[in-house]
Amino acid sequence: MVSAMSEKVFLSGIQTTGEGQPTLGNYLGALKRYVDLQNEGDSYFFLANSHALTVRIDPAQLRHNTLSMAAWYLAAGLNPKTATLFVQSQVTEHAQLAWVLNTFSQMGELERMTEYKDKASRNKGNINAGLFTYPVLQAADILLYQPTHVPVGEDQKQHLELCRNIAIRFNNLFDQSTFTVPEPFIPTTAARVKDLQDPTSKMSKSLAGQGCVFLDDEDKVIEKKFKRAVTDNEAQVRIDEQNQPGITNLLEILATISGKSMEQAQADCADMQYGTFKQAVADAVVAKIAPIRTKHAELITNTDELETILADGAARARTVAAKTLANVYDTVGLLKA
Ligand code: AQP
Repeated sequence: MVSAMSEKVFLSGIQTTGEGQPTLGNYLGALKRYVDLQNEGDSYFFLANSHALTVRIDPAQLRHNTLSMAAWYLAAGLNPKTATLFVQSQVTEHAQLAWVLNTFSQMGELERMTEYKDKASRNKGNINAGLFTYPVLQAADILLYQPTHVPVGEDQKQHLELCRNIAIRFNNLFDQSTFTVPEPFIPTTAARVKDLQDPTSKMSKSLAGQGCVFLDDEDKVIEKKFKRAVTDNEAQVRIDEQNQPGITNLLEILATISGKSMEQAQADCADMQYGTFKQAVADAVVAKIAPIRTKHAELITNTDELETILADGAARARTVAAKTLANVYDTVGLLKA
């Protein structure tokens, strides 16, 4: 629950893109961490459904994805009484603050965002303005809650830097501390889980293929994906990002999922043949994910309960968001409703 005494405030979110199921990358880089952090300070975790509109998505699919992703958060162990779990579009202050922040963001800095460039090159038929201003909405998502830490994967580092720049610019312009300037909180392992088929690329929902493990994949499917994971000819299980990116990625997955250091995971597997090693990683992933998948299947059948949890989360989030927005409106001279 929100308490004025906490020193740390965490905020993060996941887009409700794809088919509403997180990847193993989302789990290790985000969900698992949210669960670990929820007792270490005030925490706000949201479902970024407005962001999902930046790529074409069927409305029914988007509605389904939002509830399904909420169920994944809960199935992974998020306690909605401890953490504030809510849907972005249900707290309208996000869109309102984003507009104001748009006017404090420069075209040039948005043009430099690599995620925009990547997604624009993959969606040539729909390079919409939302895709371009996405990081500004993301800055609003964050700054509304005055978080000290934003747990994200490495891919979000550049957006976080932009968010910090916008906050600092705004604070300096008006000579006041309207916004807490948040720190990116990037994990030491699994900061960028790679695609099993292309261990130089990030595992990503929208690039779903045989190299992408989803939390709702059946055990056999997970095993098959790991069995086919791209490795190399060195025949030695060791950490070597440069020359053995596939093996290093598997070690990183194993270490993070089993709560070990990379060195320990390497020591445990050093004598294994690649086939045995891949099976060991698959077994560890299955052991962790299968109970989450079962729990998700149970939770998703009770949409009324999910909606109640999300309505409660939105009400709690709004009390904080409204305060920040009112302060921003006063600061810039906008009349309030
Ligand atoms: N491969 C990854 N390794 C570690 N962390 C990851 N995250 C995403 N992929 C990895 C982290 O998950 C959080 C939510 O990400 P998101 O779904 O909102 O957007 P994304 O980063 O763009 O993830 P995807 O799977 O690639 O989605 P699409 O394909 O829809 O764009 C973030 O904290 C992110 O760092």
